[in-house]
Amino acid sequence: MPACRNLIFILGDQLSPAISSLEGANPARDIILMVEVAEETTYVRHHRKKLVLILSAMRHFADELRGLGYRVDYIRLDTPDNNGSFTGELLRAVDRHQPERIIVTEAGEWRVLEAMRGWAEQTALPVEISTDTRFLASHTEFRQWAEGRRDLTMEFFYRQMRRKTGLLMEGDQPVGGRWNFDAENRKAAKPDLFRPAHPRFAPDAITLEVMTLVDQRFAGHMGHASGFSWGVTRADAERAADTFIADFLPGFGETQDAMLKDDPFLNHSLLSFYINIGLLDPLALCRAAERAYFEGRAPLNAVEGFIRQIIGWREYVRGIYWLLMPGYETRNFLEAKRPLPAFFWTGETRMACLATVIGETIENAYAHHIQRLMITGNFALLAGLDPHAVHEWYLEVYADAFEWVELPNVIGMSQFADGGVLATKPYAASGAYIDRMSDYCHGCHYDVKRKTGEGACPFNALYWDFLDRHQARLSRNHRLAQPYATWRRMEEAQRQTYRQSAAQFLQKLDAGEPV
Ligand code: FAD
Ligand code: DLZ
Ligand code: SF4
Repeated sequence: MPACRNLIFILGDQLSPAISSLEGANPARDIILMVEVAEETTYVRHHRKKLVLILSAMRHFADELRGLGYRVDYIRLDTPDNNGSFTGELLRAVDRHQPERIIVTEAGEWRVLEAMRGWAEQTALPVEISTDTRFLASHTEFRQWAEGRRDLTMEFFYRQMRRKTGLLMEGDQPVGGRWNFDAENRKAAKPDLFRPAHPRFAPDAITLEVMTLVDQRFAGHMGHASGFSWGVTRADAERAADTFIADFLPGFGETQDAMLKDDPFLNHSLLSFYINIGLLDPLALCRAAERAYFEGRAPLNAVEGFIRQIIGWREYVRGIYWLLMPGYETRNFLEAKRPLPAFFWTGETRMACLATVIGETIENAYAHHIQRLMITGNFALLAGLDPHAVHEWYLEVYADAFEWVELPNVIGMSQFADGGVLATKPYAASGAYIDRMSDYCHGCHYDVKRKTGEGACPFNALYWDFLDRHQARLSRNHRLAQPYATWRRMEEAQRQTYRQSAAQFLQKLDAGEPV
């Protein structure tokens, strides 16, 4: 075997032949290292379907690279002497291949980049850590954008990304005369028997082997490997993207905020996990969506909404993560301390909305945005659950969860634990919102119309109690002026009834009684 010049280390969420660490790689002289390690599979107890996705996609990507002529040194979880960590496996590979240099693309997560920064000293070799060019904005570009701004509103960052990419632009102006068509995207949905089915992919021999491994080795983790039907190759992911653009993008905007109990996916793309692990290129996907608009295959509100999620929100949360790490993960502006109730792991609760969303999460390792924000997230916020525990739960249970994207969405957007860096107000809502946007309340044990007392929807009293508890911190927020004015106009006896109802519910929750 010819000597190894560069050892190119590719991580499990860098599965793209266009990854920056492969730029200029020489298949004849360089060796690619990929490792399945216990540290990554268990630093939180990832959902079993998430583990199947990542490990199977890694194995398929190794084959894709071999097909391109690369030499791949692939360490499996069950490879004898697997040391269990990125650093340990890198050191063993250096011993095996005696490279002149190590090349790696910067890690998505802060803790892994910290480890990478120690590799030059630990291996006594030059280590080149290259920028992750899958993102539009580098850490430096985001930092420059954020510097000196009083508020870091996503909308302004998004406009910069629209200008940078030229997506949906006519010269310097947005197509359609507006940057944002969200006002048209807040409709409730009705069950639609004619909505096409999202694509499913039958597991091949590699995936079946991983499914068996995961069920054996990670039996204590949420969910099951059985029923796994996501794609695991670039070709699968591209098929899923094409199907989304043809069948679901046209209705994406309209149903973006809707929730239906018999339709866990609606018109959502189900592409986040492919994008996050490198099987889809986010910019190419946005260009395909833009083409659908220009060719009259999808309306502007849908296409703009979809593109904004990717070049706006996705890029923006990554920027916030790197701006505020380390330390962002322990923010707790509202001093919330309550542990997660057991039903977050089982879905066994009388609250139909939570039972549905958590049940679907256990089944699929997926929930769509509004379910994450306005059902589980909203409940955690109102009930005062510890934001760090909430963060760990989200990181574990969703197939697309990597800390750089999950943490700002949980700590910032959903739990307001950063005090308003990311969200202009807490996403807190009573049962009326859930009833308006979903069909969950129909048939629930609780009555969404009842405000307090036995049988009343718990979200109602919890909502007012939340605002009351946090008056000192939140009442000056102008976006909460209206609810605080309503609260102040109430009779004191009514306010007291809300407080008591919330306290009774939280007591039951703390005692582990059925709620
Ligand atoms: P679609 O609804 O089809 O949206 C299209 C794409 O836009 C997504 O694939 C995703 O790439 C991007 N996107 C949309 N919203 C966001 C957002 N707020 N932040 C970043 N990207 C976004 N997304 C993750 O990728 N990983 C996470 O761990 C994650 N955790 C979340 C936790 C909470 C509390 C909340 C409120 C949101 C979280 N999101 C996360 C964002 C969003 O919910 C998911 O990206 C989306 O549900 C994925 O499903 P989809 O591909 O069908 O998305
Ligand atoms: C999430 C994950 C899991 C579960 N397992 C592995 C693994 O065994 N090997 C690997 O290279 N990557 C894995 N990953 C993805 C990493 O956690 C991710 O690359 C880091 O968090 C950096 O973002
Ligand atoms: Fe959820 Fe309340 Fe509706 Fe039941 S009534 S589904 S608890 S919002």
